[in-house]
Amino acid sequence: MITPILPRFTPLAKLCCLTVATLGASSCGKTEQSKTDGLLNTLASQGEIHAQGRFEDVTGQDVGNVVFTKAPGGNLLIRVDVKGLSKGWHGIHLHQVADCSDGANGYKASASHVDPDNNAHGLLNENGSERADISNIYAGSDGRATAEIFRTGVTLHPSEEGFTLDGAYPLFDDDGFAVIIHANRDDHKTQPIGGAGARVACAAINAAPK
Ligand SMILES: [Cu+2]
Repeated sequence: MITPILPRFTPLAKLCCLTVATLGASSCGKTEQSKTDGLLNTLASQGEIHAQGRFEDVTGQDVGNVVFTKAPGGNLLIRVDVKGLSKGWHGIHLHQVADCSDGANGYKASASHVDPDNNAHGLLNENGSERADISNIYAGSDGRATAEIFRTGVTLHPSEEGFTLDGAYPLFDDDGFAVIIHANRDDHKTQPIGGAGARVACAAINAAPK
């Protein structure tokens, strides 16, 4: 008896290309988008979305999402999915004000980094770090970056962790906060922003029900 040789699996990339060949290029993007929506739905059903926002680029176009999950001990897991970036590493930080209204003017309204300790900027700086500081994200040649980033010492609402400067800093003050993506890589040392350059995308995070 002859056993037919069948492929054991089809790589995702190949599936995507097949979709492109039969249904047009936009279908591939749709597939990726629906995967993202699926993850968000799963996180929501598990009660893991404690705050969220949408990224917009400097023209005001929607380019992705960010969701926050509180972790034990006054820490946050930050999940990012953003498109439209230049290929390469990008600095990403927590800024003080939930205002992304002035993208054409460099998102100055989002103010500076969250830094209640008045520390130097940079995860690798001996005099750091600001509570704003998180790991860089990397965008591939398709301009998309997806990441999970764990940030210690920050939480969402003031009442939930009994804030002290030695404890978790609550990001939801009266004016919320923003997540800013920069044009270039953060070297985690240079002042004031690690050489990360212009602000190219912004997500305003306003207080949500607990
Ligand atoms: Cu920044």
